[in-house]
Amino acid sequence: MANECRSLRNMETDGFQVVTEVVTHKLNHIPIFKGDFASLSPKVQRFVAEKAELMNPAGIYICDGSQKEYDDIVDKLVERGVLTPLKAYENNYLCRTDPRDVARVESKTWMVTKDKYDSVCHTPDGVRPIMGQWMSEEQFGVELDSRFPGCMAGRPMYVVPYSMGPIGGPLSKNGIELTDSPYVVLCMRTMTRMGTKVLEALGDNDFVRCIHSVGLPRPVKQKVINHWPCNPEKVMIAHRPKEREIWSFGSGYGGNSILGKKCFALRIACNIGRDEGWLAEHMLIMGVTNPEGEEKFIAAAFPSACGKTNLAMLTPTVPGWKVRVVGDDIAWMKFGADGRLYAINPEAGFFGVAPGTSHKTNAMAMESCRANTIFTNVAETADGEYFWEGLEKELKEAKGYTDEQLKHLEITNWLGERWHIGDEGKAAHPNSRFTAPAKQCPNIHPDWEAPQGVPIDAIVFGGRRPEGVPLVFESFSWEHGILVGALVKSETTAAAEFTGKNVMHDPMAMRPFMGYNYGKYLEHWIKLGKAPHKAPKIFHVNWFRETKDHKFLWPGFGDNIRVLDWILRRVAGGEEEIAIETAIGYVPKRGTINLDGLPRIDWNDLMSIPKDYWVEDVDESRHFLDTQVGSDLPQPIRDELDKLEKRVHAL
Ligand code: GTP
Ligand code: SPV
Ligand code: MN
Repeated sequence: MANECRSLRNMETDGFQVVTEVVTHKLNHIPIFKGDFASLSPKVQRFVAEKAELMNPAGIYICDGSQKEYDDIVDKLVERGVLTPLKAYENNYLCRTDPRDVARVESKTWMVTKDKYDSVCHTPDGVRPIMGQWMSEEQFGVELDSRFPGCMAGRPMYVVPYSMGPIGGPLSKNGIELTDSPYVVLCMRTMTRMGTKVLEALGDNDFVRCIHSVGLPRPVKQKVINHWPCNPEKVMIAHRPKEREIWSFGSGYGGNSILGKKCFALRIACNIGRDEGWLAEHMLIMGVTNPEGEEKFIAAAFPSACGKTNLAMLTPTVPGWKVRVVGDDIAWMKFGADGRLYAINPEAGFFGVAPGTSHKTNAMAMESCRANTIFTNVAETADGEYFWEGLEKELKEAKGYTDEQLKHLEITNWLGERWHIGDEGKAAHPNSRFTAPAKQCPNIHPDWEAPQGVPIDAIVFGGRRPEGVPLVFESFSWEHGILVGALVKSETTAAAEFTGKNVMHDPMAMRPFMGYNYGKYLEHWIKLGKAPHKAPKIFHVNWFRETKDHKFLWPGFGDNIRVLDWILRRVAGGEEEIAIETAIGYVPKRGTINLDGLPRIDWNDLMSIPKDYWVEDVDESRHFLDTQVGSDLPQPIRDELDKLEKRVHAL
C-alpha cells in the first residue's frame, strides 16, 4: 500500500485531518543554512521537516526571494562554472545543461490517482492513452522509495515559497517547492512571485506541495557533465492531484523542474479548477487595441513551440494597432459575476523558446531579455553575446560584418564546442530558452497583474498544420468550438523528447499537461459555457500552412495582427458580410482580411478547404476520439462531430 511507504508517511496522506497544530516540528540533525525555521507555519514546518528527513539534505535554505539572495546564488553558480556571465549585457547568464537533459520528458510524466479513470479515459484494450499517463498509488510508492530516500545527500535543500498569480489575489494559489537545484531557485524567482511575502500571505493555509531533486546525491558516483547534475535514467515527474502534490526526480530542465509552471499551473491547477469551477489552460493572454482605441482581450492555446510567446508580444505591421501582453503560456480563467470570462497569467516571467526569436520576429521578447535573464543551451559569441538560429542577419547588421567576417565569427555552441555559422549542427539547442522577468517586456499590459484578471472576448486555438487547414475560421457555437479545440493537431516540436515532424493530436494544446480524464475535462468546458455565463467566441488559426515545396503561405509574426483584426471584428458583431459559412466554420470572405503592403498572398491556397483532406481528417478525428476518449466523450461533442462529418461530406 502506498500509505505504508516510508516516503509517504505523513499526516495528510494517512487520512488524518489535523485541526490544530500543537507541536513545533523538529529538524533532526539537519542544519539551517538560511532563514528561520521557527517562523514557518506549522504546516510548512511539517512539510519541510518530513521531506528533509526523507531526502537527507546537507542543510536547509529558506528562500526570502530578495535580489541579494538571487545575486548570491548567481555568484556561487558562476564560481562553480554552472553559469557564465554574458559579458555584453547586464546580469545575463548562460547555462549549459547536460545534453541529456534538454526538454520535458513526456514519457516519464505521470498522474497518480487511486482510480485509473480519474486520470485517463476508458480507451479500448491495447490502446495507450496519449492524454496523460496513469500510475497506481502502489506503483508510485515503489518508484518513490527507489528514488527519494537520501536523494539530496550533500546538497542544500532550498525551500521556495511561491504564488501563482499576484500574491493574495482571488484567483491566485500558493505552492512551496523543495529543490536541490540552485538553478531552479533562480528560475522560480523569475517565473513566479517568490519569497517571504508569500509565506506571510499563506498564513496557516494549505499550499501545493512540490518536491524536486536532480537525483544525484553526493558523493556522486557518475560523471557530472557541464556541472549539471541530473539522472536521466531515473527521471520521474509524478503528480498526486488529490493531495495537490508533485514529485519530480532526475531532471533540472524547464517544465520538469520549475514546478510552478506545467506541473502546478496546468496539471494540478486543472484539477483545482474542476473542483472550484474554473479553467487552467495552456494559453497566452493578450490585449489588442484597434486604431479606434478599443481594446479587447484574447486567450490563445497553441501547442508547445507553436507561437504563443510570439503572438502574445506581437508588434503589429499594420499602423494604428497596439498589442500588449498579459501572459505568454498559461491562463487561469474564471467566469465573473457579470457572466464574462476573466483570465490571469499565473506566471511572473517568460520561459521562451530562443531559436527563431529576433528583433524582426519578436522584438518585445528580445527587449525583455536585455538584462536579468538566464539563457539555457544557447550559443555564445566571442564578444560575450548570446547567439541562436535566426540571429545571423541581426548580428551581421549590428556589427557591420561582411558575409565572410560573419562566417568566421568565433561562436561556442550549446555543447561548449567551437562553431561557425554554416558549420554542421546547430548553434543552440532547438529547445534552448530564455528565462526573463515579464515586467521587463516593453509592451507588458498595465493590468497584467490585476488580481481579478482581464475579460476575455475570444478564445483561439491553433497548431502547426502544413496542409488542409485555412489561415483562420470561426466555430459555430461554444460546443462546436470545444470540438475544434479537442481536434487541435500539430507537428511535433523540440519542446519534448520527440524527433522528426509528425502531425499529432494535441487537444486544447493540453495533451502533455492534462491533469485528469480528458472526457471529464471536455464536460467541464461544456458546463462552464452555459448561461448565465457569456461564453466567448472560439476561433482556430493556422500560421503554418505550406506550399507544395514547403514554404509558409502566410508571413506570420507581426502580420498575424491582420487575422486578429478579422477575429475582433467578428467578436464585435454587426459585420456578418465579412464571413462565409463553410463546412468547418465561418471563414473570411475574400478581401476582408487586410493584405495591404504584403507581398502576393495566394488566397486560395491559404484559405481553401479541400474535401479529400477534410473527409480523411474527420475520419481520423473520429478514430482518435473513439480510441482516446472512448465512452468518456461527452454527447454534445459527439453530436458536433456527427454534424461536422455530414457537412464535410457535403462539401
Ligand atoms: P512554448 O513556450 O513551448 O509553449 O512555445 P510557444 O507556443 O510560446 O512558441 P513560440 O512563440 O516560442 O514560438 C516557437 C517557434 O515558432 C519559434 O521558433 C518562432 O519563431 C516560431 N513562430 C512563432 N510564431 C510564428 C509565426 O507566426 N509564423 C511562423 N512561421 N513561425 C512562428
Ligand atoms: C512548453 O513546453 O509548453 C513550455 C516549456 O512552455 S516547459 O516549461 O519546459 O514545459
Ligand atoms: Mn508552453
